[in-house]
Parts: sequence; structure tokens; C-alpha cells
Amino acid sequence: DNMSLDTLGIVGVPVSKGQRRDGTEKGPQVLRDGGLIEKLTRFGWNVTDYGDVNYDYVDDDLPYDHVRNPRHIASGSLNTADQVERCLRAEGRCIALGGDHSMAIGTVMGHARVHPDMAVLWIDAHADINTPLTSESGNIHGMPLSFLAHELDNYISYLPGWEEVKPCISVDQVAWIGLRDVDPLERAIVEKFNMNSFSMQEVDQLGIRRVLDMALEAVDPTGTKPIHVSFDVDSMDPLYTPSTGTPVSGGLSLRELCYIAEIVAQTGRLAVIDIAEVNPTLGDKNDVDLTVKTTIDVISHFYGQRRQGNAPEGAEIPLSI
Ligand code: 5AB
Ligand code: MN
Ligand code: MN
Ligand code: MN
Repeated sequence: DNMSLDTLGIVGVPVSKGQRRDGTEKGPQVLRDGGLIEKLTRFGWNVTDYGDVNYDYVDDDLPYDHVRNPRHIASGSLNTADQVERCLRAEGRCIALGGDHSMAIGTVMGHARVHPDMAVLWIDAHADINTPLTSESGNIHGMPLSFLAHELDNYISYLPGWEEVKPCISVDQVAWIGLRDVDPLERAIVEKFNMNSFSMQEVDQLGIRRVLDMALEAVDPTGTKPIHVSFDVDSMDPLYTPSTGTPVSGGLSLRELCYIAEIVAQTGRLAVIDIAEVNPTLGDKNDVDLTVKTTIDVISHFYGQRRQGNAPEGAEIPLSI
């Protein structure tokens, strides 16, 4: 088929109503304008841009209980799932440019239709596993994993428009890296299901190398599974990615992200990556430029850029005459 080794698709997921601030809907465009596709092309990828997914405006999308914009997020998530599935079947790899982190409801659903056995690395300051009943904020970007995991199905209350949003992975398929702001009932869920959580405490104690080894061993013990990275830019310290809606200090460094990215790239099994929570309307111009630059840099390391340098294929070193 057409899953040649070097094809890659880009899907924009311009969602912002999974949280309260406008701006994340501009994430896909600022990442494109920042030169992402040109940079990936330089690393040898044949990139196809699938454009942006439609998140329909829904009239009278009143909060249900306190969950905000439920119908809009459900219909957009189904569109995202369709587009990610299409991209993955055609290109073999997909970069989903968000968008707030509710984007992952759709990207993981779409990925699961192609590779139900995927391993998920959730790189985030937050656990994003509130249920509609545990969430204090009512913001769906803090809930995606609760809708995705089979084991949480009994804990999910009715939401209007969500009939077709069905769980598609197991809690055992997920490992978090970078946690440092986990709500009390989210932690209760982590413990009840004995989930794979590597907080900043483990990063400090063990170092990023062992944390990544242990995370991959937990979700992909055979080293054979397609990998889904859900990268929330707030996993990084706000020194590097300030333009995001829920920054938390004490985060991962650019070096730690580059390390994760280079090791994941070397597996050759990165199938889908979400880029979540870039908000170009937060902070001043320097903040936005830095956030976009850092994010594009991290993405390039997931797709072949190495800090040791990359020699061109068949490079000839000029001889002196
Ligand atoms: B993000 C919080 N746990 O549920 C909630 O940025 C924050 O996608 C969620 O990780 C942060 O509202 C969601 C307090
Ligand atoms: Mn987060
Ligand atoms: Mn998140
Ligand atoms: Mn770099």
C-alpha cells in the first residue's frame, strides 16, 4: 500500500471550548506559520497537510450539570477521529496540531480504529482523567482520559451528544510523564486502577532515562506497539512554553523533552502525536514566539532531528584540491 516509510500527515484540530480561554483554536495555524512542515521536510519526510478538522458551532450548547460545551466537543471529537483515522490509513503517521487537550478524545478514538493495541505516553503537568462527576472546573480538557478508558465507563455520567463517543483503550495502555498538578480524585483514580504515573518526583528521583524506560516497559513491554504521544506543552516548564492556559512551574526541561523525543523517534513506532494547549493569545510576542519555537523544536526531535547532528544521506565531505 501507500504506507511508504517516509510519509507523514498533519491534521489541525482547532478546538478551544474544552476550556475557558479563546486562543488554542489558533494553535494549528501558528505552528504551520512557524515553519513546522518545512522543517519536517528537511528531515526527509514527505508531508501531506490534511487541513483543519471541523468543530461545528452548536446552538444552545448549554452546560450539562457543569460540563461546558458538551455537544460541540462531542461532534468535533467524532470529526477528529474520522480525520485521524483517514490520515493514519493513508500516511502511516499523523501529527495532530491542537487545540486544547480535549482534542485527544478524537485523536485516540481515531488511532484506536487503526491500532487498538497502541501504547499511549501522556506527557503533561496534569492527569486529564477527571470524570464529569469529579471535575471541579467543568472543562473537558481535564477529562479526555476518563472518556477513553474502558475501566472508567461506569463512572461517566450521561452527556448530551456523546452517544457515539465510546471508550477504546485500557488504563494499562497509558503512562503519564511530567505530572505535578493532579486533583485529589484524579489521584484516587490513578491509585484505584494502579495506573502508570511518572510525576516530576520520579523524574527528579530516577532521571528522565529511567522514567522513560519504565514508562515504555509498562505500556509496551514487547517493544512492538504503535505509539501515541499526547504532548501537552504545559508538561514543559513555563520557562520554555509560557503561552499556555494552565502553566505549572517546576516542569520538564527542553533537554528532557528532547531526550524523550529522540528515544521515541528511534523506536520507529511513533504513529500519532498530539500537540496540545499552545495558546498564541496568551503572553507577549516573545512568549508566543518562544512557545512556538520550542514546540516545533520538540516535534522535530520526535521526527528524526538528533542533538548529535544528522549527516545527509550519502554525504560527501569536500576534499581539498
Ligand atoms: B490540561 C484541572 N485538573 O480538571 C481540571 O491542560 C486542570 O489539558 C486540567 O492538562 C488541565 O480543570 C487540562 C484543574
Ligand atoms: Mn496540562
Ligand atoms: Mn493536558
Ligand atoms: Mn533542537
